[in-house]
Amino acid sequence: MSSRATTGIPEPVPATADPAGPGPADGLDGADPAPSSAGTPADDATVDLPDLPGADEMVQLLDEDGIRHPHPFFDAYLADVTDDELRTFYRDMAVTRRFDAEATALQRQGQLALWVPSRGQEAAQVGSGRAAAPQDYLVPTYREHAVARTRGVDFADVMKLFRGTSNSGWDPRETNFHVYTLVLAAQVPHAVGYAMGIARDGAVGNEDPARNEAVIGYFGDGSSTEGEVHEGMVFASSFTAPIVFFCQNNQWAISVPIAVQSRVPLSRRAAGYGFPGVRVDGNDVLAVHAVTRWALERAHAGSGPSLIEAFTYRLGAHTTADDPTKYRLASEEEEWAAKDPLTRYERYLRAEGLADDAFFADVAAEGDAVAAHVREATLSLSLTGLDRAFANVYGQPHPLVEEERRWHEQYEASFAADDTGDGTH
Ligand SMILES: Cc1ncc(C[n+]2csc(CCOP(=O)(O)OP(=O)(O)O)c2C)c(N)n1
Ligand SMILES: [Mg+2]
Repeated sequence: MSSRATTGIPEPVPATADPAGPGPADGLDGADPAPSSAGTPADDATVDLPDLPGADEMVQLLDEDGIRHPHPFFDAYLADVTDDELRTFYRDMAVTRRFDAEATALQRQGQLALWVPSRGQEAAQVGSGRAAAPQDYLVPTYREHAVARTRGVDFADVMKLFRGTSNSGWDPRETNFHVYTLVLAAQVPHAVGYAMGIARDGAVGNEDPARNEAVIGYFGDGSSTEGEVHEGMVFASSFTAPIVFFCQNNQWAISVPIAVQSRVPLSRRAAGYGFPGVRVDGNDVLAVHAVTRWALERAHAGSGPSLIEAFTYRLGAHTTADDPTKYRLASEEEEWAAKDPLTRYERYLRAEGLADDAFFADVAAEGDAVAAHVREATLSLSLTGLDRAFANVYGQPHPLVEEERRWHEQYEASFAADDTGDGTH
């Protein structure tokens, strides 16, 4: 059963799957993949959409108690995941949470301008980040700290942005992890453009998987209503771009609830653009991993974009400048604390005999060591050298940037008499 993109929202379909299991770039119904025409506009304005596993079904492999439930389609995408990799998922989530707590403390102690916590969203981030190949390019928002870890970014480098000493902190070319973007959704057209570019360079549909590349473009539920996401999805669909749109629906855009952003599950919006959308339990690292691998497989094969809506919850404040008690109920937070992605995954690992007390103690020790490293590195970051903010705006010298730099120098000089020497005034 296929839905035509032009008929609007597809009929909900049951979670049936191709009994033969997924093949390369299969649609969810095992239908032939869309022709590989990445990099060129589609000839036909309409495309056959693969059946979704139920337009409103949320893919979940691990329930809130950590019990593993089989899935007829997505299990195949976990079949080759090793025990070591399963343990790494937990390590990534737990160490990131420890780092997040340290960064929050550093902000409270006046050492960072701002901090953006990721607590509660670790499974969505690790499950997707660990699905990507090294050559894939991941484009984050500002909250994807766990994804940063999966790309090998040193957390100490993440602090440079939040201490205001760098425009980024890491080199995207070394990690294939783009700089953080604070202007909502601005990174989505960039991600799509990058995907169109690599497709034109022949990075899709190759027999050798190491030659195939794709992009994951992250954004939030609130950002999903920005025009850039719409424009990005239209371009990605028209040009069969190898991109996975990864929406972390944490149900809040600061104080604006998801109900105001969309009347339907965000995953359904994909149908309007002519590519598949899947809603997945974003607190279930295994489900997120499987679904992201499926979406990347499509992209690598040249079958184009897809949308993943990872349904999750921001357990803490939006940022350290926010007080969520002003706009949401404690009972809601308690309900979601019980769905914590780490707790359920720890239960699973223990029940499967994959990890014991010694493993969890080792992970906790690594978290403490990372936190100590980040604290030490942060405190050693000098606040001077703000003139570097003008250095990389354009590739070539630009008169307006020069003018602003001169103004900034004069402004700094006006404080000279009171200068304490530590860059603060
Ligand atoms: C273009 C733009 N408009 C407004 C803001 C202010 N702002 C920062 S975060 C945010 C909410 C974003 O919500 P969502 O996209 O759901 O991401 P989340 O923070 O929940 O991860 C807003 C309105 C901004 N940074 N950029
Ligand atoms: Mg949000």
